[in-house]
This record gives sequence, structure tokens and C-alpha cells, in this order.
Amino acid sequence: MEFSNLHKARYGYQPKLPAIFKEAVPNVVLEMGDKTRAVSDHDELSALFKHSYGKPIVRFVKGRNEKSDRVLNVGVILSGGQAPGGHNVIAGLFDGLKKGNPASRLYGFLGGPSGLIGAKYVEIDAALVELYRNTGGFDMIGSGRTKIETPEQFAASLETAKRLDLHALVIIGGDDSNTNAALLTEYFIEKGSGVQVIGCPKTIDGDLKHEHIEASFGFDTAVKTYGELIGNIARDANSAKKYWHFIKLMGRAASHIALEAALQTHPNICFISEEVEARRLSLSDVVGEICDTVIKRAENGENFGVILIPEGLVEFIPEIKALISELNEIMAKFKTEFEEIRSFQGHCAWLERKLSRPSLVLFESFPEEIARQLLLDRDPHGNVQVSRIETEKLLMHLTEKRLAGMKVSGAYNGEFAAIGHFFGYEGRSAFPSNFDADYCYSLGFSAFFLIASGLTGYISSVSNLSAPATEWVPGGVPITMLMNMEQRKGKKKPVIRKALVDLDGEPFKAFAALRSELALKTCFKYPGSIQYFGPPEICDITTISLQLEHRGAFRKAVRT
Ligand code: FBP
Repeated sequence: MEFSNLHKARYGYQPKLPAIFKEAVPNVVLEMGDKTRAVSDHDELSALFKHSYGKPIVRFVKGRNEKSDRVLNVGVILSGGQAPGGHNVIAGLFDGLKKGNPASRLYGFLGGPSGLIGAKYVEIDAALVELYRNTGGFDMIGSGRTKIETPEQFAASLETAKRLDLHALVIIGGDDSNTNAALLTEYFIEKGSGVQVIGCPKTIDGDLKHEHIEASFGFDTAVKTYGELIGNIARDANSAKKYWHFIKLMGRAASHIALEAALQTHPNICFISEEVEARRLSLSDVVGEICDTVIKRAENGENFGVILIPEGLVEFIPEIKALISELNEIMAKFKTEFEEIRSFQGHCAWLERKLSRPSLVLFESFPEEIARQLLLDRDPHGNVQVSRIETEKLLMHLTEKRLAGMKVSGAYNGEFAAIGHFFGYEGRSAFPSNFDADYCYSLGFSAFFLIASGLTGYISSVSNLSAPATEWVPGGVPITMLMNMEQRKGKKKPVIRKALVDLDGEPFKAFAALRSELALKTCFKYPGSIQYFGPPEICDITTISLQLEHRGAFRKAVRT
């Protein structure tokens, strides 16, 4: 393999660490907080997680821990979608382990949780880690979305852990993967195995967040990558002045990515799914809002613009949400029947007998490609794969149709030419920004110290993230604290609650205060590409959302 100059230069980048991690390992101890409760459903969760529920939040401080330099065997899994910085979590974990005791060993399970179940692994040694420091992607050991749910899968996981004589397992993943970590914790304790489980908050979607988990890693790099691309398109639009760009952005259910991208680039419109749901906007209302802006800008001679669309939007528009949930239920209940039908036309005829009248009318009103996309396989957690539904094309098509009708009636006489984009995969494996490189390395170190301190059922955490890295506060949060009970595949299940955009939060309020001006005037911002080397005010800056959230938390603290 040949390496680019940036690739080689990034190997040499030394991630910044919180001050406490510069101490010798035996000089770091745990400081325990109060016992914790889940975000809701306390009684059900405490009954389900008999051994691991309600533990205290912990952080690391200076002290003396003579036992922390014992030899440890640890396994690590990268789980779910790629997020920039995953390799640095592994590097931090590896360096922490070796600092604790050079005889400690780290095993990487291949292809995600299925590597643990099927005992497919490699030993991660210094030579392997060196090849991946500060690089994007998950290609060091691969990732996967297998959900550990059957008794056989739990038993096989324990079998592998025993075979490798593991003291601990680190699961780097999003809400579903960390839910897996909580379930494995409980199982391992129940079986008296002594294998500890530690999670790490990963996802570009930014929805694995909580009062004590300030950010999921990868969000920073991904939004900066999208910010650059959107800024470039906005500048192109403002130069050519002839296209409306409809840009769908990844993020699954949550609109954090779209919101941050809007704060960075000032598009003419950005839908926030959580607000669309709160205002109960129908698909027709959404198209109406786009048309209003297109018409007003055309009156100013501006037949161009930029619209940001979170990929989960379709699931928040009430009538589409109802259709998707009916489809999910029908496709799960009549799985074999559905799979036996070979053609799209066959599926449509079958759905005529299964869908409610309003959902059928809606389904049949969609362009064929969108209807086909709604029928694609669900992911292993039962979620519809919103990244594969071309919402930007649906909105372009409906806007075009509505404006054409208005042209005929004389209500509109501007030009309208639209181009669609989808930004998602472009940002998931980028070289991690300095923030993500530092944050992930610190999360890996923190995971090591949680293991060395004998804890299990914790998610590695680093807080105070808008301060310089030396002032960051590492520690751990009990996973059960993030959980609630939700309906999944027709049954109530314990899961980590997704953190959606808070409509009372500072990032949304900042955007809402700007948007009427952004709609009509052309005031795009061009963030440019991520800078890896140079002055800290350019290279180490965090997202606008994180800065605003911290400002909000600070104001709240001052008020109380
Ligand atoms: P995670 O939740 O696993 O971090 O993945 C996030 C994500 O990138 C979503 O934004 C997107 O909808 C989805 O993964 C796409 O999944 P896939 O990689 O399976 O196409």
C-alpha cells in the first residue's frame, strides 16, 4: 500500500490527553459519585439488570492504586457504522494497557459482534496499532451490525471470552451496540465469569448523548466534512445562480448533523425532523414551506438556493411515520409471505390487502423508486434504513410538481432547476479531526482505567470537552443510567434512549433565531476543509453545537 503525505504525517500526530492520564498508572484512582437511576422505567430496569443497575458515576483523580498494574487480557469490538476516531480508541486502549503492564494483551474481534460470537480475532500488537494511529475508517479489524440476542449468541460470546482468558471486553458502538454491552454485562455477571464489559460512545449521528456523555465520537469530523461540501456547493450555487440544491444528510432519526451543518453554512432552509414532528407538519406542509421560500427568492431574482434535509425526516412526518410503522409490522409478521413474493408489482398487490386505507393511498402516491426503497430490508435492530430512502429526490419531485401547477395558474413565474445530493458515507471514514483524534484516544485510555479499576457495565466518558484537552475530565457512566424501555419488534425491550435534537436547547434556538433571514437573503458561510496542522483556533475548534450546549449548561448552572 502507498501512503499519501497527509497519511504519513498523521501517524506522527500525538493526541492530547487529559492531565490525569499523564500520571503513572498506579497514581490514578476512581472517585465515586452518587448512585444513579435510569432516564426512565426505573423499576423495570432495576429488575432486569439485577447485578449492574444503579451504580455510581465515576471519574479519575490522583491517588494510589497498587492493583492497577496487573496483567490484563482485553478484547475490543468496533460495532455499527464507521465513525472517525475508532482506531484512536483502540490506540488509547492499547497504550493504556501497555503502560499499565507491558505483558497485557489486546485482541480485536473481526467484523463486529459476530467476531466475538464466532471467535474470529487477531491479536493487536504495536506494529498493527502504528499503522492505524489517527486514521479514519474501521478497517483495522472491521465492523458489523450483528445484534447479540439469542441465548446461543450469549453463550458463544462467553465461550470466546473464556477461550482467550479475557478479563474485559470493550464495545465501541452507538446506542444499540451499547445496549448490547449492558446485556452482556448482566449475562457475564450472572454466569460468574468475571469478564468486565466497557462501552465507548461512537456514532456520527450525535444521538448517543446524555447529561454526562457530552458527545459521541465521529460527529465532529463527519459534520466538518459535510460542512466543507455544503459550503462548496453553496458557493457554486451563489456563483452560477441557477440551481436549487437539495442535500440529504445522514444522522438516522436525529437531526443533530443537519442542525450543526446549518449553523456552519447558513443554508436557505434546513428541516429539523424533531420540529417537523412537534409542529405535526404533513408532507404537503413541508413541500409548501419549500415552495414559499423558492417563490420569495424568485421575486428577488434569486432562482437558486440550498436546502438541508435530515435523512430521518420521513419518519417524523406523521402520515409517513404511520405508513412506515405499518410496513414494519406487516413485514415482520408476514416475513416469509413477503419474502416469497418476487416482484415489486407483486408486493404492491399484496400490500393492497394489508395496509390501512390512508397508508395505502400515500404509498401509491410515491414515485416508484421511493416506494421500492420503503420496502427494503430492515437493519438487524428492526430499523428502516433511512440512508437508502431518497428523501431529497422525493421533495425535489413534489416541489417541481407543485411549482409547475402554480406556473399554470399564474401564481409563480420564476425558474426552478433542482439537483439532489446525499452526504453520509463521505464523512464516516475521514481522517479524524484533532478533536476526534484527541477525544477518542482519551476515551480509549479511560476505558483502560475503568477496566484496571475493576468496573463493569460502564461507558467510557470524557467531559468538559469545550475546554483544552488537558482540562478534560475522564471517567465512566453506568450504561443502565442511559436506558429506558421501548417497543421493539412488537415487544417491550430495555434500550439506550436516543438523544434527539432538543427544541429548547441552545443549538436549535440559535438556528431558529437566524432562519427567516437565511431563507430570503443569501448569506452562506463557507467553513472550508478540516485543518490538521496549524493554529489551535483553526485546528482544535469543537462543533458550534457543543460550544452552544456548554454555554447553555453554564447559564443554567448560574441560574440555579
Ligand atoms: P451507527 O448508528 O451505527 O453509528 O451508524 C450511523 C449511520 O451512519 C447512520 O447515520 C446511517 O443511517 C446508517 O449508519 C447507515 O448504515 P449502513 O452503514 O448500514 O448503510
